[in-house]
Amino acid sequence: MKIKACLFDLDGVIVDTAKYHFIAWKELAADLGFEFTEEHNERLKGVSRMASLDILLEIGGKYVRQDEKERMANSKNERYVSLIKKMTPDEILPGVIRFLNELKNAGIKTAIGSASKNAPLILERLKLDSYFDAIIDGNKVSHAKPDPEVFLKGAEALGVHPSECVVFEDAAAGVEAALNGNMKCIGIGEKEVLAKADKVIPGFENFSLENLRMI
Ligand code: B16
Ligand code: MG
Repeated sequence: MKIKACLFDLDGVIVDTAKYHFIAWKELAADLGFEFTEEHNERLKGVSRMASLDILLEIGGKYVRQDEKERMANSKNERYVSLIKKMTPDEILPGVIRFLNELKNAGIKTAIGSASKNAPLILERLKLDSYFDAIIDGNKVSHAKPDPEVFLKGAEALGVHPSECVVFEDAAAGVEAALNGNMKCIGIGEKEVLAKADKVIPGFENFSLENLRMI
């Protein structure tokens, strides 16, 4: 395979924002009178904001009207944004910058493919906005992962064929989205969770372009 582009999920791949989502969702659950645990939070990784709220309400056994749901999602997002506004480039996961530079030097294009509507703010806080040739986020797609839309739009923006792309993803639905788009996928995390990925690695610390070419 000739690799022309790498597409990166954001949360859980470039940076760990799950901890901030957790704080904000936990507060909402507390307001509603139930406990939201880290284990519950695992179920929200890679899932859109409104779908995450539905899962949280199901966990708490709460049934609420649509307008109430929108108010809740907005209030969670305000709390979340107040936390991510304080992020700094130190929070970029180990090895990411080195790997991105390696790709750039090799002429391989890069894009972000994230479900998050806050991706532009996160990338700005991390001073990473200029690192990527394209950014496709939750504001630009209408079908959530495992639909391949976010990655197909990324490939299109980069002017490359899906079969020339490798996706990096930490969520099972994101791995499926990549495969549904006829792309290779490297899972970031645990093999048991990301079983469908072509390869699973713990992170970028010991991963280089040479390793990538071997998949
Ligand atoms: P927002 P990713 C996803 O980002 C997160 O993993 C997920 O937990 C979150 O609910 C979703 O973005 C939406 O985020 O509320 O900021 O729009 O992993 O696809 O980069
Ligand atoms: Mg993710």
